[in-house]
Amino acid sequence: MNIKRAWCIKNNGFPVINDEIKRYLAVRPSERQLLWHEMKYYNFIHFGVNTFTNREWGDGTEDESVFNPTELDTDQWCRVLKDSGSKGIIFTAKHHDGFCLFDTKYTDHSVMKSPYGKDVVKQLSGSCKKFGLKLGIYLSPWDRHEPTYGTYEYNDFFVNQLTEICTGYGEIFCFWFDGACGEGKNGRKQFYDWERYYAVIRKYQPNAVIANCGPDVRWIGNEGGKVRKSEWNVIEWTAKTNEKVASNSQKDETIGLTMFDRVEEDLGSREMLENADNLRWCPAEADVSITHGWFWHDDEYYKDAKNGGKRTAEELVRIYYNTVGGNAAFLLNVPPDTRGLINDREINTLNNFAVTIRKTFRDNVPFEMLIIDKDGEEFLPGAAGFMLQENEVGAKITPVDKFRTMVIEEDIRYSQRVEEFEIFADGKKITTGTTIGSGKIMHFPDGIDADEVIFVVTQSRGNPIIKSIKLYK
Ligand code: FUL
Repeated sequence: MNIKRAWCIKNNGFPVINDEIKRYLAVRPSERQLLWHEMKYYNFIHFGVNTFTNREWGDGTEDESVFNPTELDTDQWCRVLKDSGSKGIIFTAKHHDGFCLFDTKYTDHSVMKSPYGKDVVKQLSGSCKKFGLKLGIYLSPWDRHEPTYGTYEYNDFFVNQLTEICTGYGEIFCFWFDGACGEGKNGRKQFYDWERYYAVIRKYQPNAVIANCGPDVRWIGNEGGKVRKSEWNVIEWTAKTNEKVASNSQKDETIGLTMFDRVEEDLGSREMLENADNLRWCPAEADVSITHGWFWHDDEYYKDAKNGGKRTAEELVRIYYNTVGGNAAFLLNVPPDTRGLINDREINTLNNFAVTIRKTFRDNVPFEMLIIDKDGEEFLPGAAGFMLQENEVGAKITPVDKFRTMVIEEDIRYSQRVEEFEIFADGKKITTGTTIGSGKIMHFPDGIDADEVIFVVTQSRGNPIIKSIKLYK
């Protein structure tokens, strides 16, 4: 095959390397981010007073006695979610209502004063260990109960609670700081001392990423599982980013989740980075709920909502391919019901979702691979992954069987490089794409039955470095 367009031929007219490109490529993931990148799919659990008051946002006046799950079983949560392919759980230790699901010294407004009377975070941390899941914590900065909210002392209160969480529950993989921020009981708005919060986490939990209102993982910009066409990990990040998250976040109690849509925004193109000083590795995470609310509600609550307020297994599968296969992580919320158990309604959806995902990636199609250069010369690649050298355009693959799914990953330890690629089967172009990053999933529903599949990188920042290419039946 005669290849005319490749990163090492014209690179679409863009420089392959210069000082500016070197500046982008110097931005690389931290150890904690690399650990997080491996997770790809994990869950949110929203559970608290709202589960019992049938609300999405509590106002902080709820009596502790309303929290009364009769069959709470964190092992069941872990079993169900692990079966769905999950790698971890981020739990609402405190939502905006200020009710704490852990044993805290700093307020009485907690599970310890409820009829349930036990530390739910402690139980969940034990179950997570038992089932091999990682534990993450959602601790809402906005607190509608705490009297100090709106004063500088609230920062002390928040830091004290963070320290309790950081030191009492084993290893935490993620702290998730929500962007919703309103006025407190006293009508005052809070100044959040983010830098102080981050320092506590770095000190006690150095492996934890700080997500959303934090520097390690960014909100994708919507709650519908949509990624950008070109999702970049190297972007400009400043303290102002938190304000932006806040201004784009949910503004009031609502069950509609797809209203925000920031995916059109370009964050990481050359044009965007050119004038940016604070470049940071900040990958995307898509948070989506299995129902149209974050907390559990019965069918009656959803009677007027689209599709009865529920996502179908097919929708979840589509979101999985779109996010995990679009250089983002998939954070799926599955809220337990008033018994304290994940309801059969959600279990059925999860099971069907997991069956499809497992089936898609079950049967590997083996192939031989050679690196090809622009003159048609062929070379054996290195043992694991490959870096294209001067004149090398991509890889030639000879699959032993028909395949329906192709997955390509960049070796993101060396930053994110590929800006555009093309794939040919027996000389015919079958697809094109832009960014790859931590992973690109491509489907060919009718299957590709070809003797020769060629992957060409047509535009790149520096030499492309590919971690793996995989084919599945
Ligand atoms: C939002 C919150 O207001 C919702 O209640 C939920 O916790 C979601 C994940 O973040 O901003």
